[in-house]
Amino acid sequence: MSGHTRETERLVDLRSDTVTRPTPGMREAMARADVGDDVFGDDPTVNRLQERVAELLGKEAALFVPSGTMANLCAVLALTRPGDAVILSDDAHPFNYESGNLAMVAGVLPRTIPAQHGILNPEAVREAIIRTEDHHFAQTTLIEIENTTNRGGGAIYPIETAADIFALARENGLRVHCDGARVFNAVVESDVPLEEYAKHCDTISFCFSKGLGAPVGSILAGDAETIDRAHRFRKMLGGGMRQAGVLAAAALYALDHHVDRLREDHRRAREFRATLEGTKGLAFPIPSPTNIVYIEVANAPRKVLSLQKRGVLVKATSPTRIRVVFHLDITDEGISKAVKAFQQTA
Ligand code: TLP
Repeated sequence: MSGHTRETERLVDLRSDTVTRPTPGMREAMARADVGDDVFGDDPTVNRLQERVAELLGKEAALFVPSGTMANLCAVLALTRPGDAVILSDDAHPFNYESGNLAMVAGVLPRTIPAQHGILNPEAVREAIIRTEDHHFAQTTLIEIENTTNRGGGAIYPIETAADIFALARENGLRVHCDGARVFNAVVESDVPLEEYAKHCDTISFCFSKGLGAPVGSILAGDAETIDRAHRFRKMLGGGMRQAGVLAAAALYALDHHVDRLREDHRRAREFRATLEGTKGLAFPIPSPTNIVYIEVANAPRKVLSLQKRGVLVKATSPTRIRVVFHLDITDEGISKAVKAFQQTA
C-alpha cells in the first residue's frame, strides 16, 4: 500500500526530512481529492489549502507552489526589483542551495552577513542596510530570514529577534521574507504560535514536503497584492500546476496529522545526539534544538560511505561535516541502528 520497497525499508535514511514517503492515510486523502484546473483557479482543494494557510498565518492570501525554492524565489521577485540588494545570512538556503537563482533569475545582489547558527543579529543587519540617493550603491529593499535554519542546525529564531528585524525593516522602508521551510519545527519546539512568527514578516513560506511528510509542495503567504505578484511569477517560472488538488490534499492531511508529531523527531534527534556525545572521533559543533544534527568527523565523505555500507544514509555538507535529519519515516529502531553504525565506524 505505501509503496515502500524491501530495499528502502532496510535503510535508515537520515539524509533529509524531504525523503519521507506519504503514509497510507495521506495516500488515501490524495486519492479522494476533489480537483480542478488550478491555473484557472478552479481546483477546490488547492483553494481550500490556500485559504486555510492564509488564515493560519494571519495573512491575506497564500499561494501553493511546487517547492520551497520556488516559494523563496517568487517572494524575492515579488518584493524586489533587479539591481536591489537583499540582506541574508551567509548560511541562508537561497544563497547556498538554490543554484544562484537570486543572481540569475531575480537579478538581486545578495548582501550576506555572518550569523550565529544562521540567526541574523539585528545590529549587523542595521549596519548592512544601504538606503541612499548616491547612485554608487545598490539599494537594500529586502531582508530574508530562515526559521528554522538549515545550515544553522535547525536553530529557532527567537521571536524578539524576528520582531527587532521586522521593526528595523519598517523603519527603513524594507520588506522581510521568512523562509519558514521548517517553521512548524520552530512552533512545536518553542510554543510560539505560528501566527506570531508570521506577524514579523511581510511574506512567509513553508514546506509540506519536509517534516510534514507530503510528497510535494510548499506555500507562500502575505498581503493580497504581493501574493498576486508572486502568482504571476509562479506562472512565469512554470510553476502553474493543473489538478494540483491531489497534492494539496496531501498538504491538508499533513496539517491535520503531522504537526504535533514533529516533537518526536526532536526527541529522537536529542536522544541520538546524547547517546553519541563523547564517542571518539565524533564532535557536535553546534546545538541541535529541533530535527537537524551536525557532526564533525575527520573525513566526511569516507564516513558517509562506511555508514552507507551499514544501511545508514547521511549527507556530507563539507569535507569534515555530516548532517543527520530526523523525520516521519525514522523509528526508534532506526535510531538504534544509526547509533550503532556511528559507533562501529568511529
Ligand atoms: N533543503 C534541502 C536541500 O536543498 C539542502 C534539505 O535537504 O534540507 N529553505 C530551506 C531552509 C530548505 O532547507 C530547503 C530545502 C528549501 C528552502 C528548498 O526547498 P525545496 O527543496 O522544496 O526547493
